[in-house]
Amino acid sequence: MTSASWSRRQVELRRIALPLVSPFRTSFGSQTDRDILLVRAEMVDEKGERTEGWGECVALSEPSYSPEYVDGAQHVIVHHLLPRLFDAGHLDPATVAPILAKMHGHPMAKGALEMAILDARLRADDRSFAQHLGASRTQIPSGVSVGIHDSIDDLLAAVQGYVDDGYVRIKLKIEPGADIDQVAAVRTLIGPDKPLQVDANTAYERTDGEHLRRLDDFDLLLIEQPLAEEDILGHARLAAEVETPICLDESLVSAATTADAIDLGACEIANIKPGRVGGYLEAVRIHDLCLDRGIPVWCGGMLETGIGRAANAALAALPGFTLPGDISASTRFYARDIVTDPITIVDGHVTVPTSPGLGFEIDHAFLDEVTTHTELHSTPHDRR
Ligand code: SMG
Ligand code: MG
Repeated sequence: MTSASWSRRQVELRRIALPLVSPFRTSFGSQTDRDILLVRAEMVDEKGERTEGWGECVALSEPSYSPEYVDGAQHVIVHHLLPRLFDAGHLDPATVAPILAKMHGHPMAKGALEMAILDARLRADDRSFAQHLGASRTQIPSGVSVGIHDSIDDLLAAVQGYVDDGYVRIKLKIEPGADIDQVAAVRTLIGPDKPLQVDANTAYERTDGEHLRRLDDFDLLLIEQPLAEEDILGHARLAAEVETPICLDESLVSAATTADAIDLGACEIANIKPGRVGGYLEAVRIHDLCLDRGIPVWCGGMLETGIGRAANAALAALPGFTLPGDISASTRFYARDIVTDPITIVDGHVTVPTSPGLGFEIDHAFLDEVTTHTELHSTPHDRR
């Protein structure tokens, strides 16, 4: 990758509103639509060459999955992160995180900026995300995340629909009161061989070990984030109590926390989500350390549009991603995507984009239609 001190740096922040095709309920609440923050970075180098890149911020509307939320992410970007990126002498994708490191937290906001700058850099260099991150496959298996339903019949109908769509792995959202019976019914429906896992989004307590051990009867791939995100010790104890492997999601906020959680026996499998850890470059570092320590990883999802979905598909093509990720077709959540070539699944697999950068084209007409707010920020003067 060439390095460049982009002399002119301009960032457009755009908010879009997209309805979900059906409500998505987790242990922390139900969502019916998304309010998404997109970042478009436009960079001009010393020779006057212009390039642009896109990033997607995965923060939800409320601080429910993690402390970040979309209005807060936009605020911290405008007031604390962009000024530092505009002031930095040298800017390339690898310097974004170090430049922003003195600002604590806000990985989703930082990750969206790094993603846009990485996309711009790679488009200028005619290289794909997959190439840059180190992808070793051209296709990846596609899993689907299924929300909590009011009745087991509704849940079974939804699961059957996804099985018919070809998804190779089913993940069920669970919470106390909607777990054992639901998992039993779904296991009976899909048969013993279909990969199945559950995600509690922190809904259980340390004292629930005996209850969660009942899930051992259903040959699950993993139990994702049963306890609070801070409770690494609790997860380690649970991992010793329950046979089904414990997978961490919310708890893993960096490569360092992941290494510690593995050392403590709290993380038998890792869900890697770039937004949660500050971007794709840190996500690759987590992949590398898990590969080194023999911890299987898979790529999580945050109901991304085609922008984030394309990037996740590239990441999930790295060699350590040995389990199917939450990288479903765009139509799993959205009737129409904002890119012209949305992620689709064929025979249960997603094709990894290979065009330069993130490898998609924006559907500008539709993007404008769903845009609720746009604002432009730029370097006050050309940097020379
Ligand atoms: O993008 O397929 C997707 C969603 C996958 O279940 C999913 N994500 O905890 O893993 C998780 C959740 C976080 C978002 S829930 C609103
Ligand atoms: Mg999760």
